[in-house]
Amino acid sequence: MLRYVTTNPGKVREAERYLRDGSVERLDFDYPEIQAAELGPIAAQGAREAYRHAGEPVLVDDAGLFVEGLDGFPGPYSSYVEETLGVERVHEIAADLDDRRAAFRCVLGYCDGDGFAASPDPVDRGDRDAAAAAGPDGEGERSDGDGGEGADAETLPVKLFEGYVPGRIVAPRGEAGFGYDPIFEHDGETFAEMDTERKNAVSHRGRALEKFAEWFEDR
Ligand code: ITT
Repeated sequence: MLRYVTTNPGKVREAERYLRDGSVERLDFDYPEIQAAELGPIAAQGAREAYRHAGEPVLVDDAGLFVEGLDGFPGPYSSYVEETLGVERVHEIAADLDDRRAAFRCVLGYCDGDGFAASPDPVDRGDRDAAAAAGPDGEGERSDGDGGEGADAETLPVKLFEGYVPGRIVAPRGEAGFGYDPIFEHDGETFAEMDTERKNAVSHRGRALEKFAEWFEDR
């Protein structure tokens, strides 16, 4: 059984559409998140922690809002900023900017204790420098060490799936979704004005889940 490990029910609602009925169950576990400038290493380390906790295959989902005019802030700190400043305040800050373009990014990290064959999707093998150098789009050097059998939780290989959607920050509109959805506009509509199906069709999470589901189908 695959566990979708998150404290956020909104993510599960979106993920359900991509994972076959009965093949996945949510695990409400708040894995410790490392501090890093990129989502990839955070998702990778989170997947290792979640796998160690669950003892069965896990998928973790690390996402963030990157505002161009704020040099990508709040990015990996999106959760903390939502809790402290709040979504409306982020819009107010962005309203003073010349450049209100933004992007949502999502990185899914899958860990089942096994190694993975070479593939286009990045694999984090516990080498943080390589993962950090890869950047948000997963390009760059990756360590190819074997973290398979006998590897400890620090070096378990984690397969990463990434998704991205461009948009801009606007005054809050809409009731659907969660988090920053009301202030993120894509193609004339905020994510909070879209139902789950429409959001999934264009969203960062939808793109990452699509890649994951295709790969997982063959596994
Ligand atoms: P878990 O870590 O337990 O999965 P979380 O909500 O803390 O739950 P993240 O750290 O990935 O998840 O989320 C970072 C922030 O970005 C958080 O404030 C979310 O509400 C927000 N967020 C993530 N995905 C989003 C989406 O699709 N739409 C709007 N906000 C989103």
